[in-house]
Amino acid sequence: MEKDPVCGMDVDPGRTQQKAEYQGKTYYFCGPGCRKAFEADPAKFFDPAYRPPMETAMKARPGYAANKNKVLARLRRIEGQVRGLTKMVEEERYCIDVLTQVAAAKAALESVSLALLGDHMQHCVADAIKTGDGTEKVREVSAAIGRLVRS
Ligand SMILES: [Cu+2]
Repeated sequence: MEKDPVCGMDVDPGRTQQKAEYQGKTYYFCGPGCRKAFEADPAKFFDPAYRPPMETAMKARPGYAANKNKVLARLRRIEGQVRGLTKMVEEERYCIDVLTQVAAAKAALESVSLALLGDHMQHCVADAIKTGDGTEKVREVSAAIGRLVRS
């Protein structure tokens, strides 16, 4: 058995196809996520301060990872809306017009929350259920939905 230098798991070199050379030695990995993390910056995993994560490097990616650019685009649009609000107040615009814009920015943020929740359920929660530790994840997401509904 070899140790995956990224997550610390025991790996059978005869069974894994995930391996990489580093400084003349071959290292084996539990999966492509750990191998890619290793190849991106091998030195980090030999730092005496390095501790393997509880989850593998692949699982540690957030559920929205595949939609990151879309989420960022929406957040930047909201930043623009909030800057617009600042300007409205500076210009002493009519109260109700400012409130209407506040409501629009709030709705846009809520829609980001819904998108994040959807990705989280599809990836993080679904994966946790598959690996048998869904209970805590479902409890966590229920609490997050509660906070969203009450905000
Ligand atoms: Cu998630």
